[in-house]
Amino acid sequence: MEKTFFMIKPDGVKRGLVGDVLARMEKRGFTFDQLQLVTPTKEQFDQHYYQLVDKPFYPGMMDYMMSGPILIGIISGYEVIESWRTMMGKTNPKEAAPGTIRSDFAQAPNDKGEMMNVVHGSDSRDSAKREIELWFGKEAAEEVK
Ligand code: IDP
Ligand code: MG
Repeated sequence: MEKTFFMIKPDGVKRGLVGDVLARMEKRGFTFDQLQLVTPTKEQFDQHYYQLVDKPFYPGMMDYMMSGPILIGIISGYEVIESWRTMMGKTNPKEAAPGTIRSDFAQAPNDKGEMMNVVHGSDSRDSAKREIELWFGKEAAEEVK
């Protein structure tokens, strides 16, 4: 069984979308290995999003990510990394296909370019392992093939 790391971002928690998002995962047949509500530090996000820290949108994105608690978790399932990414939809909710979480629950970026897109999912096996270690520790990451 493959494993991946996911988040329900602050907009998703604040707007009461946790139940809807988790229900979609359950109906898809994913198994929850870990589930936790957390209020991360900026340093944790800097590590998580290390590839983006130099982007011009990063400060605004941190205001968004630090605006409230997030739900983090590990799910397992057959080809779960790709399946979960498909269920999330494209990064920009404006471009996300109907039926995906980002299309069904989020809006296009505003005129300041701020984008709130409800969910995160690791984009590869290497990312899944790295992100699981970052948020849930070495032991949890060792279970990732
Ligand atoms: P992903 O979340 O679909 O994997 P990434 O390119 O890895 O997309 O970007 C991570 C996150 O950074 C996005 O989900 C979004 O919150 C934020 N982000 C990416 N590009 C932009 C942008 O152009 N403007 C504002 N926020 C962005
Ligand atoms: Mg990404």
